[in-house]
Amino acid sequence: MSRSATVGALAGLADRHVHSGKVRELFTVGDELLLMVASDRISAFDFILPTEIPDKGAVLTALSLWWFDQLADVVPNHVVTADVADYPVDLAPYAEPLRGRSVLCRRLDMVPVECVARGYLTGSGYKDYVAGGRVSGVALPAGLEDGSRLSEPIFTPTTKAPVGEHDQPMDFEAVVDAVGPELAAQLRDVTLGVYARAQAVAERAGILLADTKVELGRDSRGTLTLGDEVLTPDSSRFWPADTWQPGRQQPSYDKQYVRDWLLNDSGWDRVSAPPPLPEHVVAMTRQKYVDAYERLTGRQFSAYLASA
Ligand code: Q0N
Repeated sequence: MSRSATVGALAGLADRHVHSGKVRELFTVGDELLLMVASDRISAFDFILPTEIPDKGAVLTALSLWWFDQLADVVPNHVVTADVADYPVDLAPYAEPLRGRSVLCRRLDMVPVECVARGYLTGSGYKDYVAGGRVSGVALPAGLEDGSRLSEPIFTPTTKAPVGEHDQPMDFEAVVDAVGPELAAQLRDVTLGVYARAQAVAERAGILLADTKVELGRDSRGTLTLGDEVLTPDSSRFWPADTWQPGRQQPSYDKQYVRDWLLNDSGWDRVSAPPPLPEHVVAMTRQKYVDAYERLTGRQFSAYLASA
């Protein structure tokens, strides 16, 4: 049911479907372009939930487009247009299902490394630190806790695992072996540059950016270019700054209601398919996505929808 709401309306594009992520779909548009479509699907505890969050795909698309603009002087991006009126005519039958939640992109030659920057230690980074004092080969001082701020942000690349599998940490030498020393250094510098800019912007809005994952590729001229979506809650951890407190798992800005309900109220066993979300959890979660967009950008989400 979750997948069909997006793909159903776009069934006529099925033969051009190239990739299904957990929550996004990619379609080919001629030889040089791709269409990325963000669904309203939501995942928690590594499951796609059976209930969609209305407008989630549009909010995350709006947020990613805004960040691409904020980052334009740090790294170029793959966006061609997100205005459905400017899409190729063969996409015109799908204008309504695509409006607000799709982006026409340049096709890049993607780098086979997930580029992650962390300014705070949590999640798999914290797990790897507890197990061996390092994250992706970067040695960290003793005594850090879940949620600790790092003295400086670190580059913690991983392999790109297929959907359903987990990415594995790579140390910098493994990145050098995969892509060569020049590109490896460029990936590290761009990823840390994106993190530094975004953390500064988010902090002014009272939001901490714990970590972020970017996908980079080379365009037809060989220029390293930002792909996928950037700095959304699906690719990054945003924490409310006012409740940050190392030594525990930080509440998630967007998914905390979903997680709390699933673990405390739903009776779910964490093994079988998760249950549908009740109306109040859907409404609260939708509002958190809209709040994040509005706090970070200073813009009204309704204005984005009206202009899309
Ligand atoms: C691409 N992925 C993995 C959507 C994206 N501009 C591009 N050119 C060539 N390939 C890709 C892009 C982009 N973006 C990226 N696969 C192909 C990232 N996915 C994950 C889920 O949905």
